[in-house]
Amino acid sequence: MTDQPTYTGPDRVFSGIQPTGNLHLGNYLGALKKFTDLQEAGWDGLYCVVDLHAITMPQDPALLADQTRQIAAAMMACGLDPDTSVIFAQSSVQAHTELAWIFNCVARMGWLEKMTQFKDKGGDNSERVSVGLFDYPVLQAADILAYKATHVPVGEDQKQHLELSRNIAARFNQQFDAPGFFPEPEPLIKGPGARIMSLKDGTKKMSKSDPAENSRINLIDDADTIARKIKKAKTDTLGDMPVTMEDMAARPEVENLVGIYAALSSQTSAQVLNQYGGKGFGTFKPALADLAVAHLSPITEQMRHLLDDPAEIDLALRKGAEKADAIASPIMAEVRRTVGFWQV
Ligand code: AQP
Repeated sequence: MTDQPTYTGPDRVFSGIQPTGNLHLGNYLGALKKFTDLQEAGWDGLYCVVDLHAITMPQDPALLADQTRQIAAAMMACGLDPDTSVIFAQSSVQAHTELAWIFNCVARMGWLEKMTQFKDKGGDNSERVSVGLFDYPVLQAADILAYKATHVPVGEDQKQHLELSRNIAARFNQQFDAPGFFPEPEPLIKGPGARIMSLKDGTKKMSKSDPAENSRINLIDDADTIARKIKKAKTDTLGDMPVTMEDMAARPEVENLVGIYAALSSQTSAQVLNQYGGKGFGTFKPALADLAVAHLSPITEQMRHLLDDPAEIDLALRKGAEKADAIASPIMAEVRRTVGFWQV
């Protein structure tokens, strides 16, 4: 947005996942796997269960805390170590809501009106959806910038929201004459797992809220369920697997399955086609099912094990909240000073 001085603070990763239902392969490949890769590469990271975002759509209060534990368990089961990375629930750190309010007064209505996720989820009936759903991307900017995070691993669907976070950071710095105060956070999106599509419709993203259970592979699905869902995954009537990337371009469902194979095996889609191009789906689908099961079943098992002891998850979340608060508190003190609020 501007050519302001570059932020010079430390590199820091932030990302969040909503406790809104069963995590699926898209959440895993688009987000969770990237989190653990970044942790392994030595990045400082905060990984948040974004329960404040979850309530932008109706949630059952009797289930929300357990859903939060489940996401924390999934993060840990995928390999995030609560002693190395910060794992916590959004609502337990006050900085998120306070900074969101300040950013509400920085962001412009027109910016939010362009957000396609609100249009998708809100549909045509803006009378019926919450103000929170409209304001969701502003809270997301606050989540990231309360920690001055510089990098945000997310799936492709979050690209537009990240652009808004960058605009809010730049606008705050300019409006309050604080050049370089907030970083303009970089999305980390690349890779074949960035946009996993529904197994029933290759033009629609795999999503927790899709009513068709066979449209997604859940992290808690057992081996038989995974194999059955992949066997039933939609392909097309064009025959065998495509041989070249060009052949595959107009075959979204096949492209999706090949992308999933590529992401799970750390290859490119072209490499997968080198191996399976021209073969029948009767060969490719079982191979994909085996790969998915080999990859996901240790995670599922570890998640179940962790969920047997919710006290341990609660302890990790409590410690994570303390660590997150310790990072955000001095930043929020600077924000209040910069905005001009009275302070003791
Ligand atoms: N299909 C996907 N492919 C790749 N990445 C994805 N993500 C979500 N779906 C895909 C990434 O997962 C992270 C957590 O997402 P979220 O739970 O906060 O919310 P979401 O994007 O709204 O996920 P869903 O499954 O689509 O939930 P519902 O149905 O409730 O809206 C994010 O980094 C997201 O990019």
